[in-house]
Amino acid sequence: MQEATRHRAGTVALVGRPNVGKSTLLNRLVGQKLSITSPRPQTTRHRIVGIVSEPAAQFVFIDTPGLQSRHAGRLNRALNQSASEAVLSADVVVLVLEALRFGAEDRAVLARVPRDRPVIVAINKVDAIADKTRLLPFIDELSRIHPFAAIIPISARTGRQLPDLLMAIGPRLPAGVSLYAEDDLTDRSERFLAAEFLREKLFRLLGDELPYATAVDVEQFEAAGKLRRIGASIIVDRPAQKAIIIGKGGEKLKTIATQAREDMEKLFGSRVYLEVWVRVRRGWMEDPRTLRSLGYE
Ligand SMILES: Nc1nc2c(ncn2[C@@H]2O[C@H](COP(=O)(O)OP(=O)(O)OP(=O)(O)O)[C@@H](O)[C@H]2O)c(=O)[nH]1
Ligand SMILES: [Mg+2]
Repeated sequence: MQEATRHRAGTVALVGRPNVGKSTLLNRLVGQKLSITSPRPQTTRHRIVGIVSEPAAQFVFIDTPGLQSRHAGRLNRALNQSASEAVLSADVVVLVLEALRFGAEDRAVLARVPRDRPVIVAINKVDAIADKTRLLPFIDELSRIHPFAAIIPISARTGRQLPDLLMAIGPRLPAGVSLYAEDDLTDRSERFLAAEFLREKLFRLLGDELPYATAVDVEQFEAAGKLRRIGASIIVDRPAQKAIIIGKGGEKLKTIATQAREDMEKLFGSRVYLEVWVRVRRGWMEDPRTLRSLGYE
């Protein structure tokens, strides 16, 4: 049994401008791919929890969408709202930056954090900085911008200094028993994760604009022992987009579905039969019913 007086447990919001590596960090901390990542900004659209349970503390990390600007109005608003809510409810905030960069967008994210909340800076992607001595003046500069609780250079990609990040967060969590079971990794269902893994492939395998016009709806999900039967549709805005996703002779869609299936099999530890359709739903990004049914509102 956990002793409530010594054990700590709380929520930690990962915030930062798009593409700084919040989702990569969540996955690395949990040791599982839960949150989708891509080289394109504004990949994450849903709040997703990743849980790290240690003997002395349970960390409930909340990955958030970076501040959105690329989607049509209503979807943008919904995504930004979900990021703000995560920050408001978190015990500790981790502001993720990209090494040696602190600009207007980063400043805007920091400005949305409530004054009373401890903020720890994770300077990410230090693996990409050849001359590490350049980090010292950067840390110095940051420490003058805000009374941060700690500033820690990390690499979400290599895992460098992540134990130090946990050590900085732990003492700032409230005392109490765990919020989730010790072996829980996330608050999301396999069904949700299946949709996300498929969406990740759209972000990784399609051109610059198209991913932002797509969404994924899992219409069928049946689990029977070591087998999952999943039927999903990729939703697009226009017929021309559907044609691009299907590709010549269906090749593109086949690659997308195969890669998504492989990720699902890895996480679920089961075989997956995945069937994918592409459906045109004009104006889906502005349609309240569609946004609700996809979990954006
Ligand atoms: N070199 C390097 N690249 C990284 C590191 N962490 C993340 N990246 C890369 O940065 C890109 C964005 O990573 P994500 O984790 O998707 O970033 P994000 O902050 O979640 O982005 P949004 O969801 O769009 O807000 C991907 O190409 C990652 O591989 C790191 O420590 N080092
Ligand atoms: Mg992300």
